[in-house]
Amino acid sequence: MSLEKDGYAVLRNKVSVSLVDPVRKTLESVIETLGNPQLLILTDSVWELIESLPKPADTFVPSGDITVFYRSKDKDHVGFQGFHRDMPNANESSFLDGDVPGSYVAWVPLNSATLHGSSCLQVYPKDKWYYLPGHHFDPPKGDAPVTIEAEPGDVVYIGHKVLHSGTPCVGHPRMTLAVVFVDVRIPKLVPRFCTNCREERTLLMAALGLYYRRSLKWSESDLRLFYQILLSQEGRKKALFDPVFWAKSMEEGRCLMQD
Ligand SMILES: O=C(O)CCC(=O)C(=O)O
Ligand SMILES: [Fe+2]
Repeated sequence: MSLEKDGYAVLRNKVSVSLVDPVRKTLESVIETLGNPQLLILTDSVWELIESLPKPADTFVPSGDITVFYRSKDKDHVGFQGFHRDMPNANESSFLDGDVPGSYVAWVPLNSATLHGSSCLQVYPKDKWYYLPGHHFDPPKGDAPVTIEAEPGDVVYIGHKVLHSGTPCVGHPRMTLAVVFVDVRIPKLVPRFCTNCREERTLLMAALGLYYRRSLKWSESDLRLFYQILLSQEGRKKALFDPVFWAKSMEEGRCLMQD
């Protein structure tokens, strides 16, 4: 199996579990206190993990397109399943020299990802649906995808034209970090938030507020509170280190608004 031939690659034991474990633990507490997995990206442990990821090739850098998946039996916190391709704007001009993808997602399991347990990943290799147009479609029944089960320490790379899907969770919740890597030689893919800088992370959070509003159906007052916390200096500083702070501030803010 190779990135070039199959469009995806499964790299086993490529990341130190000592970097994955703290991220998983933090995610568990973020879910318990806030219910919003994306807030995980405020914490330093995630950025250390991202920095330690192997690159799909030398010209690639991690972008700010980062998704935290937390899928349990009764709730999928990210909200998309079904076969799709990443990068909605992926098209011919996102490719270098014809076939070579301009972006890959690094799919990084934070706990064990299995088909008959927490759920895992399925892909169609490059010789299947790679060149068919469209971003979201189900291949004909009977054409089975490749199932990829993975453990913490593994990294799966998926090219942006590779059709893939997460499977439903039938066991304990599945936690995954998905980081898009982009090729710096394609100007339109240059990452906006490829950064370790705290100020820029705050900006990223601000942008994410809009995402929460849409995907997690936050009310307008929740969104307003979110930005109030983010705009206060104290809030900003604390939030970058302490996701639990968000839960408390949001709760206090809600009480104040009800008074
Ligand atoms: O983890 C999943 O369920 C889906 C992953 C995915 O679609 C992605 O990382 O792009
Ligand atoms: Fe995807």
